[in-house]
Amino acid sequence: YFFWDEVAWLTFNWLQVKEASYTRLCSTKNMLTVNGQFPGPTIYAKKGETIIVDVYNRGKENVTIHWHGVTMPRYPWTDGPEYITQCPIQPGSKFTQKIILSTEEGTLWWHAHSDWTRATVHGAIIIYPKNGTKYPFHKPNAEVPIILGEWWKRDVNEVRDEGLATGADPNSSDALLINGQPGDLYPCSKSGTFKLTVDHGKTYLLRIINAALHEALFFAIAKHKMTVVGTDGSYTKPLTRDYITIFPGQTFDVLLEANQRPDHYYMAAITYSVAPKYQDFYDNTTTTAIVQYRGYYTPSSPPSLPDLPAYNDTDASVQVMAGLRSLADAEHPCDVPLSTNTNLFYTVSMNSYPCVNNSCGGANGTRFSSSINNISFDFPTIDILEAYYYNISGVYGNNFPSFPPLVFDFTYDYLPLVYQLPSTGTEVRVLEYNSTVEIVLQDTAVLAETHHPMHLHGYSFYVVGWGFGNFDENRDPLRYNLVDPPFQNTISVPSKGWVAIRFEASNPGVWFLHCHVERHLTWGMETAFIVKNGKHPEAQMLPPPSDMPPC
Ligand SMILES: *[C@@H]1O[C@H](CO)[C@@H](O)[C@H](O)[C@H]1NC(C)=O
Ligand SMILES: *[C@@H]1O[C@H](CO)[C@@H](O)[C@H](O)[C@H]1NC(C)=O
Ligand SMILES: *[C@@H]1O[C@H](CO)[C@@H](O)[C@H](O)[C@H]1NC(C)=O
Ligand SMILES: *[C@@H]1O[C@H](CO)[C@@H](O)[C@H](O)[C@H]1NC(C)=O
Ligand SMILES: *[C@@H]1O[C@H](CO)[C@@H](O)[C@H](O)[C@H]1NC(C)=O
Ligand SMILES: *[C@@H]1O[C@H](CO)[C@@H](O)[C@H](O)[C@H]1NC(C)=O
Ligand SMILES: *[C@@H]1O[C@H](CO)[C@@H](O)[C@H](O)[C@H]1NC(C)=O
Ligand SMILES: *[C@@H]1O[C@H](CO)[C@@H](O)[C@H](O)[C@H]1NC(C)=O
Ligand SMILES: *[C@@H]1O[C@H](CO)[C@@H](O)[C@H](O)[C@H]1NC(C)=O
Ligand SMILES: *[C@@H]1O[C@H](CO)[C@@H](O)[C@H](O)[C@H]1NC(C)=O
Ligand SMILES: [Cu+2]
Repeated sequence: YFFWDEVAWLTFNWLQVKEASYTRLCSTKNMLTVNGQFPGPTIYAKKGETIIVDVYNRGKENVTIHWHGVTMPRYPWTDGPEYITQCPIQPGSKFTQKIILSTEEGTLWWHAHSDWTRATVHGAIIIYPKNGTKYPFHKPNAEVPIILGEWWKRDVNEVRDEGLATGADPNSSDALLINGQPGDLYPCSKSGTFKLTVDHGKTYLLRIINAALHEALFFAIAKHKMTVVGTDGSYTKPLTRDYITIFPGQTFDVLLEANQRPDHYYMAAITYSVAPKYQDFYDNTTTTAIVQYRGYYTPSSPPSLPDLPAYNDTDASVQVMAGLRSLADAEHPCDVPLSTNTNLFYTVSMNSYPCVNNSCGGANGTRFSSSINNISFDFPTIDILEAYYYNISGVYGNNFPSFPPLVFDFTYDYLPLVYQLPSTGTEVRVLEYNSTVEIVLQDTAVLAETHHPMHLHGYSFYVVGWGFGNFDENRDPLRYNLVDPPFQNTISVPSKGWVAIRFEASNPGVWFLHCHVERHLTWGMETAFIVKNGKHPEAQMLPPPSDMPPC
């Protein structure tokens, strides 16, 4: 069970979702923001605390808010994914949400979880060690959130709607962002560029979040190395790198030592994209911010840019993943299940639906779709959690398959075209309380291979193995890391590869599993788990709050 050995009840004022006017790239638009800020306000907490947030919707569209990476022990009610654990907070309404922290420590984030509203509705959650405990590294001189995002000149809903109407890939963003700013390589963006002032000899903890809707990002700082010390709200063994790859949904805590000649240096991010066969859209721009040393000197102009891998360098994209290890020490034990009793094999695929006269905008005139185990998820109109709790039938089915319906050479380049058509459904998988679960997530080359950052709600999981090609159930488990695997909530299934994750299903509730590339989620690459209650009262879901938003 989960025990809260220190519960402090904090009230984090409120989050007010509303429209505000913002100017970037020489043009102005109205967009949804939170408390008038973009990115939204940072929530600060200590490990184990419970935070109460009053969420007001003062906008014109439905929204929900999700606490990304918070496991919410026994309390899925305010987890946030629309039509999975709640109905949307409708314009003019309020929902009081609890953020229940337990084992998380480090950097997480919050974001809207309804349509594409999270493009502008997001912010950081910073979780400090509790009183009497410390960071497992030297205390940094300062801490800085670095929130990476995407900017469209147009309203993001128009971009989404156009993509859905034509069946094509929606337009890629017009700019990438660091802390809400594109940086001075873009037109009209010089004055707003984010600047981090540093003192020579000091150490800075960068809390980096990839809040982009679609793009995986390479991130680096010119002439400086970064030491990864945590990811997804969990510490790691120090890992020093020239660049990191951060997939949508992930966070990295990195230490930056200001140990270079006093000058101005760019930090920069570009998209990692394998530019699959039928998708040549990606944001190919470079966002920058400036690390400026304090002191008297003439800065280089322009500052030097960091070396970043080529946009399509898949080997480079897995280098951080390959080196990540959890701390696995006495204070931060590793509880990876050494054996599992529930073994699931999920294929993640891009798909397409045929269109009359090949009239759609996707591959060969088709309409894009995507699936897990060949099921493209259809959202219900009542949330699954309430349907489960109140025994409302006809909302979802519990027949999500444990294995793909058809086993083939998943990563073969010339698969039959008939494999592209998925089936459609609202299917979930029921897990027994306390079952030990392994999921192998396998990318396929159906339609087009690409990476898929898969995010699980309600749990962090141990990433015990990964590789390229087809998963081999005899050979690959022998290479699993069962000693110090990283503990994450979002893991990228490599393009034409697989990843294996393990967790113990000790958190009852309804928990979403989905690709964090937003258009893939829109196209159906998601499903949910229902984790049953255990026998003991402390192994059971808590009752719902009285103000659940109605459908
Ligand atoms: C933790 O420490 C802070 C500052 O030292 C103090 O204000 C707070 O009351 C302490 N909290 C607990 C739960 O001891
Ligand atoms: C998408 O891009 C095309 C081509 O640049 C443009 O004509 C269209 O207006 C864009 N649509 C949206 C919604 O941004
Ligand atoms: C980026 O993509 C656009 C079209 O989407 C293209 O016109 C431009 O040349 C590309 N820029 C670079 C640097 O590749
Ligand atoms: C990356 O793209 C370049 C062209 O932009 C191409 O020449 C190269 O073969 C690609 N590399 C890989 C690994 O696909
Ligand atoms: C499909 O194409 C045929 C032949 O050009 C045409 O007769 C028919 O009306 C088209 N159907 C639709 C729905 O556009
Ligand atoms: C697209 O059409 C071409 C030519 O008809 C065909 O060779 C190719 O396999 C098709 N691809 C898909 C994804 O349908
Ligand atoms: C739902 O059904 C279960 C088992 O049939 C029962 O124990 C439970 O009380 C029912 N819940 C409600 C809210 O009706
Ligand atoms: C997926 O389901 C569709 C519809 O049932 C079926 O036609 C297709 O063969 C299936 N594809 C695979 C790869 O399982
Ligand atoms: C859950 O599983 C653990 C072993 O992983 C076991 O020690 C514990 O007793 C189980 N709890 C319940 C309530 O079944
Ligand atoms: C907003 O949510 C309500 C309740 O689920 C739903 O009836 C309505 O259609 C939604 N509005 C939009 C624009 O999706
Ligand atoms: Cu995806």
